[in-house]
Amino acid sequence: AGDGVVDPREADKFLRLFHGENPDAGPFWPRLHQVLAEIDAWGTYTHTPEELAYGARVAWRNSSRCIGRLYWKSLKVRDLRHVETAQGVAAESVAHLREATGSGKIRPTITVFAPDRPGRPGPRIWNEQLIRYAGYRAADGTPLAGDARNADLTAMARRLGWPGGPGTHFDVLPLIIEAGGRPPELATVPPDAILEVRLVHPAFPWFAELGLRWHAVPAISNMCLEIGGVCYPCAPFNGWYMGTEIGARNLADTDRYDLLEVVGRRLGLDTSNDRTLWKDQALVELNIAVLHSFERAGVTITDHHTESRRFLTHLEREERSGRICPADWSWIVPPLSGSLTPVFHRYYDDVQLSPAYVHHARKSQ
Ligand code: HEM
Ligand code: NRG
Repeated sequence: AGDGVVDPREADKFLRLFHGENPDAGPFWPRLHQVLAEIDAWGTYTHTPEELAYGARVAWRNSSRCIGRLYWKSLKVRDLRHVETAQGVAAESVAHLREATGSGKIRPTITVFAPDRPGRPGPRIWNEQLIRYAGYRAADGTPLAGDARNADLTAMARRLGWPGGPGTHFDVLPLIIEAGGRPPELATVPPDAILEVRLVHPAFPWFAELGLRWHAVPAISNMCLEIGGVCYPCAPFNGWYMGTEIGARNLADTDRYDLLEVVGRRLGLDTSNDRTLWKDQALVELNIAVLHSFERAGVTITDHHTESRRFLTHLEREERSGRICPADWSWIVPPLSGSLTPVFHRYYDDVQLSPAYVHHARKSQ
């Protein structure tokens, strides 16, 4: 519930799952009674650190849109539930980035900040990810520079006092953090906490001249972690990229960086007719550049062939454990060469399980 009041049936369901899958966690009944008493008294309850870590991992396991779930058990959980101010969230989000990035060997990590409690909502980060590039547009709305996807957020940051970046295509936005019922605050992410990869192509020296780059770590920061009826609205998490996310979507979508035409022309392709498949050819070269550049920089990244195979391994493992593995075909199948990957050639159950990561309705703006 959005008001921070926990439905005792959801707490009950989660505790059964937790104790069912963790027989060494101690006795179920006393814990259930304690939690129900807490809910009776306060409208909510407090997870043990073990329940929290397990809940965050199972929420990943339940993410039907995620192809990367094979390693769900190894998610590193940073328990920062005592942090609820904007400045505290900013500092620990930066610390998260540093820990998760390391020197390029990326560690799947989540930082859990204060939950929603009755009459006391937890903090929220308005940015969709901890690292996002600004999108600048003209007064009439025409895109000028950067990532058009983040144009609204960029405008919001400006209204809150951000002077704007240098105006490149890759200016990192400040975090916009709302906490304690106060107006949202801005927080700069220090450049040395942001690892980026310059994009080059293994065969085409001119590719480097395009001046393209992308950040190493995708850290989603606007989804709510929901465990046993408790909502943690601020719980940024990251894994590593699959190359197609950058090469086939972020840099290629017409409402993002829209780079196929530029790449196609530099490749010398006939871009006058769709039937030459120049877009398809340019798309492949762009994706080759992404995978090659990350690998060369020593930054963890996966390709869609490997990740598709791993996902089916995960799915089989889950089924052998007697669980269903919910999956959403339209998100699981990669946006490039779908039918070359084994995940394309079958269907999946898609059910909404809990714990979960959920998109919540934005309450302000
Ligand atoms: C979505 C890959 C780790 C939770 C996705 C998508 C990909 C992906 C390709 C689809 C994204 C899109 O089309 O925009 C991976 C890889 C990981 C990883 C390669 C490497 C370890 C994680 C982790 C979590 C997670 C650690 C949470 C703890 C999710 C969720 C979505 C998602 C909730 C759906 C996002 C939405 O609805 O917008 N993942 N992922 N993933 N992943 Fe993962
Ligand atoms: N497509 C988005 C990121 C979505 C989540 N992808 C992951 N998640 N790999 C983009 O920035 O391109 N993760 O936690 O690793």
